[in-house]
Amino acid sequence: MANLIDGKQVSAAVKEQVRLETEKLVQESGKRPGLAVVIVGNNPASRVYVNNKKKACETVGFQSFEYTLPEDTTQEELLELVQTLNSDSNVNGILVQLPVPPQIDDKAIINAISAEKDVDAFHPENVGRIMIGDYAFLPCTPAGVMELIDSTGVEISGKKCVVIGRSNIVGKPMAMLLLHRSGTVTICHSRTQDLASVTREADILVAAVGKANFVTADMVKDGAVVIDVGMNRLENGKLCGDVDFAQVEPKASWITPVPGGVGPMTIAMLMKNTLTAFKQQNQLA
Ligand code: L34
Repeated sequence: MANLIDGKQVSAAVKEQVRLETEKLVQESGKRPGLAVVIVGNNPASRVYVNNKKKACETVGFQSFEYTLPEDTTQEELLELVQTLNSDSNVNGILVQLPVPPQIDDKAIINAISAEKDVDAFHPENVGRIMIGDYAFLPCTPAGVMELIDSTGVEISGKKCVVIGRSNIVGKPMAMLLLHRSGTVTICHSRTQDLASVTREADILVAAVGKANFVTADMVKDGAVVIDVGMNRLENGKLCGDVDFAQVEPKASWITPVPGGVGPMTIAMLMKNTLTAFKQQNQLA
């Protein structure tokens, strides 16, 4: 029987720290951190995530600015909004919720966000900084996973860590963060041969594939720490991770649920990054 890693509890603790520090800094500076969240179109999943971000801003005492743009917004229109937010001193963090509709090139948008306000840490400057270990922000989902692993008390240094998935948003930075903590890291992907033989070696297994119930019991080592980054919606509307929880849970030493695992952590780390951006922009660090 695995121990459950409670993402709601760990995220609440992170947000409480952010709230306390925010309260103090608002008193000292008379200014309040602000996060702008932009959503283009009406993807229902994105809507839920953005609403959760807005709620978190209220919880920690940030101002939140929400921009809902129509599905047919042009790239020029979105770039114009980003420029406006870049030069607004009340906005410390800017996040354009992904995915954006196909007429918009997400790379162009990410490049346009001022690196100092890029609380997702998706801008090439911030990605480069992560690579060399000289960063202000960590990407929210991988940073949240690190907090969840740390909450178990399991040591990362020297352990075999396997990441399934190589996206720029999760898989690649995840591997880098585990490497910074001296994990021995393997990245697997759709072309990996004999995937199960690789994942079975993992002391720490992070699944970021985007396929419901992809990780089965035969792919998991006894006693592994299993982190499920997946956020898949089944036809019946139910939310489901990348890990077949019922099968894998008995083998793992620690495991995250979906929902209530990595998702809430992504949002808590976004609050942390926004506070960092606020401090840097106001010389409060
Ligand atoms: N720019 N785009 C940008 N930044 C991000 O950090 C994201 N991401 C991913 C999608 N696009 C993005 C998110 O915000 C995924 N993501 C995200 C955030 C929160 C939750 C899930 C994904 C979340 O709150 N999950 C809840 C369940 C929500 C539900 O019921 O649907 C959970 O408990 O897992």
